[in-house]
Amino acid sequence: MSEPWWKKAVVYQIYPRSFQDSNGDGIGDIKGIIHRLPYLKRLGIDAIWLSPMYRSPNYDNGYDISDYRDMNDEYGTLDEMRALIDNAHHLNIRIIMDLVVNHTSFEHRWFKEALKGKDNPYHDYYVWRDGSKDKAPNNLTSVFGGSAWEYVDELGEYYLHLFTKEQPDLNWENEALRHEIYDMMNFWLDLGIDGFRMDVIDLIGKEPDRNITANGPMLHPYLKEMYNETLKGRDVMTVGETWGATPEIAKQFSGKEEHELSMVFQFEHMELDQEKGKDKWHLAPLQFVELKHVLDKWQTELADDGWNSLFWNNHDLPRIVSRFGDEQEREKTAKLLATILHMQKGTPYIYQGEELGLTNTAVTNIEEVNDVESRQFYDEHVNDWGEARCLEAINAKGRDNARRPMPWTKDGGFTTGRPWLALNPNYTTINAEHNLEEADSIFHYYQSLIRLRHQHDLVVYGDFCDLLPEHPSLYMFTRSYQGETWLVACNMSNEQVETGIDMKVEEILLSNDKSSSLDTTTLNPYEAVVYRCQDE
Ligand code: TEU
Ligand code: CA
Repeated sequence: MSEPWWKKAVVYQIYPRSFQDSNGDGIGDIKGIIHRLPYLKRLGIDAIWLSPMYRSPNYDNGYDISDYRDMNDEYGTLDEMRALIDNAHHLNIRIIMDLVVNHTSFEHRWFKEALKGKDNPYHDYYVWRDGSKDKAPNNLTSVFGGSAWEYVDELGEYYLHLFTKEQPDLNWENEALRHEIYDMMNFWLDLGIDGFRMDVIDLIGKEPDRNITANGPMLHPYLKEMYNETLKGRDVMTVGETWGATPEIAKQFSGKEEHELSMVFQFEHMELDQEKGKDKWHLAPLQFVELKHVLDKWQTELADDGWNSLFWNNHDLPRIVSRFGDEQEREKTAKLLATILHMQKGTPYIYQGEELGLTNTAVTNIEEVNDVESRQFYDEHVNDWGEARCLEAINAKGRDNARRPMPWTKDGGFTTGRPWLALNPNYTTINAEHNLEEADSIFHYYQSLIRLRHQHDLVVYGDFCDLLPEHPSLYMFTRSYQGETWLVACNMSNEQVETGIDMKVEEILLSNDKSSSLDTTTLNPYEAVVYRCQDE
C-alpha cells in the first residue's frame, strides 16, 4: 500500500485576517490569499491550513461561527472561496479548512432557536443544566477564565461554554446535531477541500457533570462515526487539536487501525516555559534538555504507529524565535529552531511569518491588546499581580504576537488602509521583500529544508536517534533509512561547544553558519548543520 500524501507534506498555516488585505479595509481576505499563492509556491509548501473564514461575529476572531456554510463578508464570498481552492489546486497546493465544532457562536441559528424554549428541537443541540441565578451547576471553568456556565433568565437554565460566553458548547450526545455537522463537513469536502484541522476536537466527548472535558469516554466513538460519515474513501488529511494528548492517546487518534484522524497537535513541548502545574501566564525559563526529552519521547513513541505533527507556532502561540531562540541572534537561532523541527519525523507546519523569523511585539498598555484571552486574563489578574506582571506575561505569551499582520515590504504591504491590528514596528527591516532578496535569508533556509524533505525519503520515514539526550545545550540526532544516515548537529548556546562526537561525515547538506566544517567535534555558537554520513 502506498503511503498517504500528507506524510510527505509541509503545511503552511494562514491566519486570514492578518495575511493580505486586497481592498484597503485593513482586514486580510480571500483575494489577498489568492494574490499571495505564488509566494507560497516559491516557499515550496504542499498544503495550506486556513484559520476560520466562516460567518462570525468575531468574539474570538472567527473561532465563534454563526454560519458554517458561508464566508464572513469581510473575507469575501463563497465564489471567491471556490476560486481560492481552484487556484491553489492549480499550483498543486492543497487546502485544509478549520473545523470548529466543539462550539458555535451564540449568533448561530441553532443557538437562537435553542433560546426559544426547552421544547424547541434545537435546544438540545447545546449543553443545558438547571440552576438558579446565583448557583451554577458546578465549578467548571472556561479555558479563558471564569465560570464555564452562563445563566439564561428566561429559561432558568445554564448553558456550557468552555471558551467565551459567546461560544456555547455543542451537545455531541444529540444525534441530529452530529449528523448536521457531518453534512456540513461533506458540503466542504464536496467543494474540493483536502481536509480539516479540527479545533479542540478532544473536548467533544465532554461530560460536564463529572467535570470531564478533554478525552471523554465517547470521544473516540464520535470520531469513528465522523470518519465513516465523512472522511472514509476520500484522499484527505485531518489533524486534531488535542491539548490533552499523551503518546498513548495520540496513537488512539492516529494509529493505522483506528480510522479517526491522520495526526494530532499535541502541546507538551509548548508547556515547558511555564511553572509546572500552572497555566501559561506563570512564566518560567525553558530548560533545553527538557525540550529535547519531550521531542525525543514523541519521536520514539510514534515511531511505528501513529504520526507526529511538528510545529513551533500557530495563531495561539508566541513567535518561536523570541520564545526559544535569541532575538540578538535572530537569523541564526530562527534557522537553528527550524532545523530541529524540519529534520524530525512527522508533518511540519509553518505558521505565517515564521519563514521570515518574525518576533514578538511588546505592548505597554492593555488598550493595545486585541486578543480576548489576554484581555480576560488581564481583567482577572490585574488586581493581584499588578499591571507590570500582567503585561510581561501578555508580551511573552499573548496571542496577538502571532496575529499581527504579515510584513510584506519595507512599507508594510499588508494593507493600503489602517490595519485591524498594528504590525510589529520592525516591519521596515523584517519583511518578505527583504527575505526574498537575501540569498541566505530565513525564507531561503526554510525553502531548503522543505526541498530536503521532498527530495529525500530519509527525512520523511527515517528512524530517529538522539546521540546526546542529557546534554544541556547540544541537540545531536541521527536519521537513518535504507542504509543511509544523516547527522543533525545543533548548538543551542551562545558559545562554542565540544561535542565529543567524531562522526565520519561526507557532505554538509544544509547549515546556518558559513564556517561549518566536516569536523563534528566542535560546534560554533548557535550553529546548526545537517550532514550526510559516510556509508558504513
Ligand atoms: O484553541 C484551543 C485552546 O485551548 C486555546 O485557547 C489555548 O488554550 C490558548 O489559546 C493557548 O494560548 C483553539 C483555537 O486554536 C483558538 O484560537 C480558539 O480561541 C479556541 O480553540 C476556541 O475555539
Ligand atoms: Ca480586506
